Amino acid sequence: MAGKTLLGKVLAAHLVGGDYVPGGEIKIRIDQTLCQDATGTMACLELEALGVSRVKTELSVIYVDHNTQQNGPENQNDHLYLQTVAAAKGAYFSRPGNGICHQVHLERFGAPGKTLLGSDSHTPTCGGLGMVAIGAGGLDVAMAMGGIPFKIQVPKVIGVRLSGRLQPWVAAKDVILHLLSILTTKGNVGCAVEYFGTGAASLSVPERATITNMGAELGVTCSIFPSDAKTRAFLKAQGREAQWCELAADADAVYDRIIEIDLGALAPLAACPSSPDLVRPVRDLAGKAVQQVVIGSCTNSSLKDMMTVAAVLEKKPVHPLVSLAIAPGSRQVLETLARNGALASMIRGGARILESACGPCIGQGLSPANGAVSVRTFNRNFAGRTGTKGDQCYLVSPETAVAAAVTGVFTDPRALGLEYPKWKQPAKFLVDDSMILPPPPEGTPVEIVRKDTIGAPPVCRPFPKDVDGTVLCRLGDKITTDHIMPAGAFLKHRSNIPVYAKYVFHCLNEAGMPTFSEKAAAVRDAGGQGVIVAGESYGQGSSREHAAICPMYLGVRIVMALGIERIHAANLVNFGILPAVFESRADYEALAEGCKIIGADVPGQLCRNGHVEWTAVRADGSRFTFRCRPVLSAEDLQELLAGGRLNVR
Ligand code: MIC
Ligand code: SF4
Repeated sequence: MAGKTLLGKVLAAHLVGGDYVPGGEIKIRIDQTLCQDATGTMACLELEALGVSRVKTELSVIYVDHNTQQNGPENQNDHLYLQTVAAAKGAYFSRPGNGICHQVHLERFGAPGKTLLGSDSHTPTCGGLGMVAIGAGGLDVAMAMGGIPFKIQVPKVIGVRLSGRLQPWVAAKDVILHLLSILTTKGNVGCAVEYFGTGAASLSVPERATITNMGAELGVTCSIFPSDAKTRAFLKAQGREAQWCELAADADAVYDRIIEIDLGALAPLAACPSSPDLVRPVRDLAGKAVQQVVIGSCTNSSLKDMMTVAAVLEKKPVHPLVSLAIAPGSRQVLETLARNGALASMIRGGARILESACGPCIGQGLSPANGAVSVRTFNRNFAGRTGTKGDQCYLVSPETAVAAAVTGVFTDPRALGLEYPKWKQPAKFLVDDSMILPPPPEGTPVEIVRKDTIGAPPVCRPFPKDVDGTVLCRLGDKITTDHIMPAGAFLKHRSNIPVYAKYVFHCLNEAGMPTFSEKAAAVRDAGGQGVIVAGESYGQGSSREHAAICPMYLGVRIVMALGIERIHAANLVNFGILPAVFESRADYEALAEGCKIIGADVPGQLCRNGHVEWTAVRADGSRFTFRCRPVLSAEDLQELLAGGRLNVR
């Protein structure tokens, strides 16, 4: 019998339903969950709606790291709700200021061989520790907190054999950017990535985590590294050696595809505006003026990243035409920098120090000037995500970012003329968990603080028998959840669906014209259903279930696309929206905004045939029929027909 992949071993150890066969649907036990505040309020409201009195996982943590700007009372209303609901339900609470959920989870909680489900698409970061760590919508995470197994399609496993060693000034970020240039951000739904080889063994845990983090941009279910001596050393330095165990794939493991990467052959890379897979060598961009550099985010804010940046700033100050901001990923990292003097080097070098949080990565502050080139160590450069329309955002390693900051232009960091700073992981990290509040003992009375900006999750009606749909918009490829539900300044409405829903497809709205939400509500109020038509890879990016809940609130019941990303498809079903894939590109092309979409006995057709026959009626009255294949398992179908998962539990 063929050997097992590491992913297969961990999933098999957690299997509670289904057969582990490629493409099959399985249910797995979830050991740990994480939520952050931007998706977590809704997840916790759903946890309450499910009637869960106490979390049933080994560990559940709720972080506040996204909405920390507090313009108006909404953010702190959320923080108070989350802190008290965590205490009431038996979850840990990581206070604002303690750091970005993925960085903190890696440092303080992640453990090899465990499963982690998080209501954030970058949850796979902890795959760097040998975990099966998966991002999902809030409702799926709430269910996992309540002890309900998580269902997933058995992924195809792409093996990435890393050989050689990274050269000085070439970083883990360049590895994942290189992989993004091969696999791109679309077409990887239903796959996972497993790294192995001597090159993998040479990388530290935070470097591995940079790579697994951006597996989210590939659109894969998760990414995983073996748990080895490097993992042990990291956990030991975090005071958690007891949680280590050795894990690796069998030597004869069979992968669906193998990609070979020689780390020694890589050069510094940059993802160009406005997609993480538009990758070019930095040397091709050399000399291009840069006006802003931001270093941080869950991808690149580890102690090693920060120490490298500080070492450069110690030697060279920020260029006068560049604004440099740095957000260390966790309080552990920030305090270490403060104590070892590296923070002083950053400040002396001219950096603006931000709190340990998502900050500009989610459009909370530091929007670049019009036309300015912004170079960031983040993971997403979707158009407008910085908060500036028409932004020019490039994604790079901390090495390349700081080189741009001190020279004012794109610069291959190897051309800086500096010796590559030596880095040695400390034998002991600075461990202080006082900003992580453990839950009080079960039975302790806790009052959940619920201010009036915190609404209940909306409930959806059962799926209609006969569909009288209207195409509300016809979109192109790679529509992200940032397009569907903007973050940045709008993030503060995440707990208030009627208000947040006003901003669905805000990017499509034109001054003086009815907004998307007004058009959708008009169709809904006339008794019809809204239909969204899109190209390939619809729903890329964030796990935010608001990209399903808010359209559902506006009466959208069908998304028809050439392809739909995994987390978003699950979120659509969870909230009673049918995700369906066109059988032919010509049908997608033939539909236009305003077309009527008629479907007779849709539930019956779905149950009987597994597909739906639709009739489209154009504005001139001409008609054509076409078919779509739903993205649904048998269980999903029942949930969809009931109007979403909250209605069937
Ligand atoms: C993101 O990076 O887009 C976010 C903000 O972390 C999201 C979660 C959210 O929208 O709240 C994610 O990646 O899932
Ligand atoms: Fe936060 Fe950015 Fe990471 Fe999302 S990608 S969790 S916004 S740092």
